[in-house]
Amino acid sequence: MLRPQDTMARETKRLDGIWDFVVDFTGVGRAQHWWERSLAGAQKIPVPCSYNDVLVDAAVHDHVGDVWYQRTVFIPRSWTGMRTVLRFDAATHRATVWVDDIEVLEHEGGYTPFEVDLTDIVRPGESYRLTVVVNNELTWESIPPGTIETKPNGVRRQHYYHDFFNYAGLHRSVWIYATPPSYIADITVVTDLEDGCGIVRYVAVVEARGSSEVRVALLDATGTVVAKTDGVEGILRVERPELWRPGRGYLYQLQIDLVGGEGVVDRYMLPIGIRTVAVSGSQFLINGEPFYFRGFGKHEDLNVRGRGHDDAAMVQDFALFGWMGANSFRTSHYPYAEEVLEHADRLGIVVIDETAAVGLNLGVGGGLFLGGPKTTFSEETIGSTTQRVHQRAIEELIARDKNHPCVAVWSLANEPESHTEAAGTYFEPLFDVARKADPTRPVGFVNMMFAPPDVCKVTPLADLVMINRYYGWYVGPGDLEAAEQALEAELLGWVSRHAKPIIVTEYGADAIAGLHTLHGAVWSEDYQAALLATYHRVFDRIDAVVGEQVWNFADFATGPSFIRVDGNKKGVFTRDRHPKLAAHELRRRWLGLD
Ligand code: BDP
Repeated sequence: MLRPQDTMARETKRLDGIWDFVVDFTGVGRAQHWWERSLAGAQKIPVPCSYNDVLVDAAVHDHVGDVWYQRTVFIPRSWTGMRTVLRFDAATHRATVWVDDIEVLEHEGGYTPFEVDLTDIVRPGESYRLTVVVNNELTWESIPPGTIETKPNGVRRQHYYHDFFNYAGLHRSVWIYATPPSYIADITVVTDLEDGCGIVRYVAVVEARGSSEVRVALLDATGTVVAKTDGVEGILRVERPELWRPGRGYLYQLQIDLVGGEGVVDRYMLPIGIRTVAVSGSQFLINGEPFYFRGFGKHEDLNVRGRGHDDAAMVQDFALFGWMGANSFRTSHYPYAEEVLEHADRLGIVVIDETAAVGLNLGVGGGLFLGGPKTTFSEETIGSTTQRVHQRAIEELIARDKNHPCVAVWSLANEPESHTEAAGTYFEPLFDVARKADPTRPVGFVNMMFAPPDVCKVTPLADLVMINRYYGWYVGPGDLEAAEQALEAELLGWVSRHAKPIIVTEYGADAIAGLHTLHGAVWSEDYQAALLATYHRVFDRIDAVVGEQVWNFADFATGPSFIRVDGNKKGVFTRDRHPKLAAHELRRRWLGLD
């Protein structure tokens, strides 16, 4: 799905800002057709933003169910004769949308965009009431899953099997945009290298009325045309290309023009990077050269905004990556805002792009402490309906992110149950779905400690091994000597059982900022730094380890739990981005300052 953009033939308007907002505490809004009039008793809410923290109201913070957003939208008179589209970059976790009294759009899944052509519904020069109901419920039929408990007093509480707060709302921009009636609907680009020559294969999907043709030009960063061709699909060759490399995100612009009798009808400018990614034996190759992932698992998590996208915070996070010498991150545990991938493209930061399939594992935290069912994969829990939703989530992620050079790996899930036959049966078709949608990038999932190398039923389906390990924290807290031995033994097990590259996608320890103790006790900054150093000694002894991504970049909000103190403190930065000791130590390692 193409991102809205302004070109000589297109125009965008973001509908961000202050909207009207009502929490539907009693769940009556749909039955009472709240979209048919101005929302009664509305408060004001910012978009994009999670609604949970901004209104300073515990009932809003913990609400389970529907919330309603509304605003007026003007369709510019100048859009006469154009095609008008309404687009949401994300609504967490599902939404239904009305324009005046007409339902125009519905979407399941909290982190991918959805849009609708409004041309037959709206008239340029007029204004309309735009109403959105957003629902945050997690069930066995959602990705991620969850359960809802109704208390004797009627209050509903959401439980889930993942370790981050269930922020909700309109987390990303809302747009209306105009394209010509004949327009470029989609573009897919795959790049390759042949004897030093850059190969850009493209396919454009065009919705054209009447006869038209497609003209394609590739522009370098100075705007100079370096290759040209015609047709909805084709190949461009670039002699001596400037490659997209880790740390140097050189971008070309693929200019696709739809040309009719009257000249250029539509134009789309797609930033692309010429690069290859591949797995070969136990190496991960970018442009044919071994690549080592240094970086983090992150979250979209900020004070006040929750999971709402914020350009300033994003640019600072990437600047901190530069300061640390980090070259990669994983979009743990859901697809991030497209702005984030665009910035990673520019800076040459390598991304493991993950779906929102987290917590498909009733043996962990939630399952242990919540009671309830214990069988992860069954028709009563995570079954065929969940699998269909998961499949759609994979397809939507790849449709959105397929053209980003920064994306090097698809991650289908974080820490699902993977030691059972049922897990293999659940995941096998999903790997096929991902490979069909994108045959060019390695596909994997993130394994957790219940499924060691000789037991895991899903790793054989994957192109690489990605594991999260917590020796010295959840296993043997305080004993780094045992941690070092156990980690090394397990990694060598992965090496001997699976001839694949290994990325350790999570390792770390909680640390309270400012806590230092004489002997480096657990929860101190000293222990966090020492644990990371222990892991690094092991990684450096094993060639098949091709990546280290610390958990986590920054402290983040979680649901209530007796193992969390004001959230998860495994950040090497605090939530407001002050460095802990570990950040300085990692920086020394990653920049080679020792
Ligand atoms: C891992 C999860 C991650 C958690 C982390 C932790 O993948 O989401 O936040 O553990 O416990 O199992 O800190």
